[in-house]
Amino acid sequence: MKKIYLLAISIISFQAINAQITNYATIPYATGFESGTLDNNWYTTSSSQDGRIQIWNSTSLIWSGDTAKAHTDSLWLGMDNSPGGSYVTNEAWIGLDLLGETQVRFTFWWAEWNDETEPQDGIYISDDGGTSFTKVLDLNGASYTDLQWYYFDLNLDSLNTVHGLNFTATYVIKLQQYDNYYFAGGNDGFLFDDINVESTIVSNISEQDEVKVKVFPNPTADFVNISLSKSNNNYSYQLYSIDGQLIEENNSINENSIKLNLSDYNAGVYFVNLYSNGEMIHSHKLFKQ
Ligand SMILES: [Ca+2]
Ligand SMILES: [Ca+2]
Ligand SMILES: [Ca+2]
Repeated sequence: MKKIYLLAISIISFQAINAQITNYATIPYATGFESGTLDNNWYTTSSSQDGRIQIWNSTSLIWSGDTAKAHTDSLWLGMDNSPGGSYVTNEAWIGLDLLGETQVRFTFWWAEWNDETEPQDGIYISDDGGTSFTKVLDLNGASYTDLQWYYFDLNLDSLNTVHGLNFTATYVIKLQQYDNYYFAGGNDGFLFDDINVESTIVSNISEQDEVKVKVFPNPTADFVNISLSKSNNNYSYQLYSIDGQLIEENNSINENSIKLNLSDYNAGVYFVNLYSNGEMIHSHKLFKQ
């Protein structure tokens, strides 16, 4: 009898997992939360009924002389725990149909309000509808200034490669906060705004406009040279560690060569994304010896 009972339980929980996201969005997908509700590409859950994942208005959250403001317009997604006193895990999932896609970027703005650093805080990805997740980015609260918005630009192709994930029809990006108190008065929480998932393939670039990129030497012990076939563009780059942390960036480069100095970084794999006038033109895996 015991075996039959356990089988019944496992079937029920399997069905519950499938019901979590009702629609997987195709890209480009963008939200700044200004509709005031989460659309059906989202699923939210908390380990406790006290965990809150809700859309806030900029004027509604004032405490100790500070006001939590949206990054853009007036609404944003907040995570906290009210009344608090014990730890909860808050999760917001975004369902995406990325089957057949390449060169996909996930960009978002994030701010924290005195939220402590816990290893559970961060961005997670699942390629199986949320059955299993892999952490791809830390949101390390202690390193940031309260209520200041920070921009994140994740190259999902690179993260898939690093973590053995694939673009599937049931791809899930999870925003996760682990904490113990509430925003105003409890002084704890995460804020998200202006979430975008888009392909960076630019089909309207003609052969003549295409920038050819050479990266050398690779592997390297110290310097990497990036040479670009055109010098009249406004270039920028972002350097990521293997776990998806942005570790270096530079904007407004008008030369046709960029020299990266990796000598201070640990040996291992890094990713450099190159942008021309704000559009990503190239992503390259670097090996630091
Ligand atoms: Ca907004
Ligand atoms: Ca936390
Ligand atoms: Ca806390």
